[in-house]
Amino acid sequence: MASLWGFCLVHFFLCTLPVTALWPQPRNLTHGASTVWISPSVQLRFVDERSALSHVWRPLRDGIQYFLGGLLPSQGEKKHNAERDDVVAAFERAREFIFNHRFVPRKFYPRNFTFEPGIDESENAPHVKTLIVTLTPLKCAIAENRGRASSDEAYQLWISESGNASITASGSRGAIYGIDTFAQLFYAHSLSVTEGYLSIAPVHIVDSPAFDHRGVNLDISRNWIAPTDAIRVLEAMAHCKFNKLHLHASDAQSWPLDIPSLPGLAAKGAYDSSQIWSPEDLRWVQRHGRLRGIEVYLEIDIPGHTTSVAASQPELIASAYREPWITYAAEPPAGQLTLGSADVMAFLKTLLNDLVPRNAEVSSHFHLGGDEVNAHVYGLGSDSSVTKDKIRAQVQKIMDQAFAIASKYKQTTIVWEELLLEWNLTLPSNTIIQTWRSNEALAQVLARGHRVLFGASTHWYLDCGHGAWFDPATPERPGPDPRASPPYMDQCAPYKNWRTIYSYNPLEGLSPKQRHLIAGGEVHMWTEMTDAVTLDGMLWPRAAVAAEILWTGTGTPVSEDTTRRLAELRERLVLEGVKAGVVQMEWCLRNKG
Ligand code: CP6
Repeated sequence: MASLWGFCLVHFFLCTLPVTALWPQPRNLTHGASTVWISPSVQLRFVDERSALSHVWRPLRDGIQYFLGGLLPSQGEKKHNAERDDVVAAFERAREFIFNHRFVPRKFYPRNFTFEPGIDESENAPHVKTLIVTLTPLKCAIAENRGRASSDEAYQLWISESGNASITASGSRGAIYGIDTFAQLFYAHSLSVTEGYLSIAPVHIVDSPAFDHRGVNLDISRNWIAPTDAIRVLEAMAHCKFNKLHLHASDAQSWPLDIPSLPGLAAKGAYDSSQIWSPEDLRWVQRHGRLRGIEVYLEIDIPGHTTSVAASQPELIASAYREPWITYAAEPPAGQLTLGSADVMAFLKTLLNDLVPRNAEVSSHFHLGGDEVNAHVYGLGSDSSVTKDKIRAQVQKIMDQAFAIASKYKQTTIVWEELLLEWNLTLPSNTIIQTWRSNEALAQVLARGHRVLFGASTHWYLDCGHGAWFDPATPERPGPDPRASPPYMDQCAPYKNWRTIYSYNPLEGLSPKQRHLIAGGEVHMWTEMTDAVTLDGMLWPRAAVAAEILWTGTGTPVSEDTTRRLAELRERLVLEGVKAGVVQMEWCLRNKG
């Protein structure tokens, strides 16, 4: 009982002591003030209470045991074995993460610094020697989390004063998050100076995300982003509990994705034969994500943003490369799928029947684009027989076929907001609308009863993509002053620092009743002005700030502690090989730790 009184309920933003450097903040954390070390030979015990009962502990590999389920073969056995493997992999990553980075020379440590993990002067000091991870049926799991959107991402974590450590979740995704939080608690930080121990035992964390869909949209078309770069993005994403990587896989400028049934697409549409994602590359990235609880899903942007198709099949693209491009496209080069064309319909059928089933292997979502469709391409304004209604009907036909193919593979489709708000298309009722132009768009979509993703360009665009195109010092650029309209042109500037990302409140002005239609949000990395060389610094740590809002909901004020936690996350990312941007100068580390 006495130790209960020692507990303090920590709302992090009220807390001045740097007790942890967790990112994102857990929803609920209580802790004491005892020290617990972690043993370098920490073991995993995995118990799946959802499988048939067994009392046999089996060694799986060195240092890992699990309860063998299945006196009777249970129905979900294959799935449960896969989940077990995911949890085991997460544990092995965590062990590496805790113990294998501290030998990297760091500017933060004195030159002669040596560190032996987990060795305390006192032999009797409590150590975590075993982490018990239990998957338990939903009905017994985590009462506090019931009713939340994502109970399979929820977890609880306990670390006692004597070094007992356990994680409970209803599935592997929650368990993976629990294990990552566990690793962050023990990570050696230069600011809070905990090296292989924590000083806040007993710890109890009850955690679950505010939003289901917590994504990064990564454009791999404007500048070449290689599969290895995407892998590095996934690594960093996993450390802040993102769960969706949206690959914007094609655009007007290049077609980097190999579609075996349409070999010309990438062969002629990619910038170079070395700048292609093969099906094996894609599978590698998808699998890497799955192991970390991240669904990698693809966007094929139609009917706009498709000029690169003209490299192999020019007859499919209307107004390809037409000038002045500013009349026909948001960016050069102009060109969109031809309307009313049987060839276009056949092309899309082949394309989607090739790609969507491969997407469906790891993801329930497929993105069909639909942004920035330009009516002038189709003759509006120059051909009096063309009306917006006629264009609309033809676009509807193209999209209807695409939706039908996606639904054949049980995919939930996502489209950009314009298909609903500008073109007023009839969309499948379960289609998720991705808003980007403003928060008003979010409210408008909600009013029309569709599920929605937020991520307004005013706050959550990490690119400054249009600067190069719209250089006013290029007088030969024809057309109207592009800085004047459309309005979003201004929103790239100035650079959005992490505080701007943090100041975004997507729920502002929405009623709680509208909340349930919000699937979540994405932060956007368009790559007109970013390539693999600068990608890490453009994404991190800013994207991590979006991850925290997506995990906790909104309304967390920025405090000095936020800066410190973000700086520590940045340090972890750097030691994982991610060249994340700087959060503060070293003076702050040395004087405020
Ligand atoms: N590419 C695609 C882009 C953008 C969009 N779609 C974009 C638009 C405005 C700004 C930044 C990016 N580069 N395919 C809009 C969804 Cl400010």
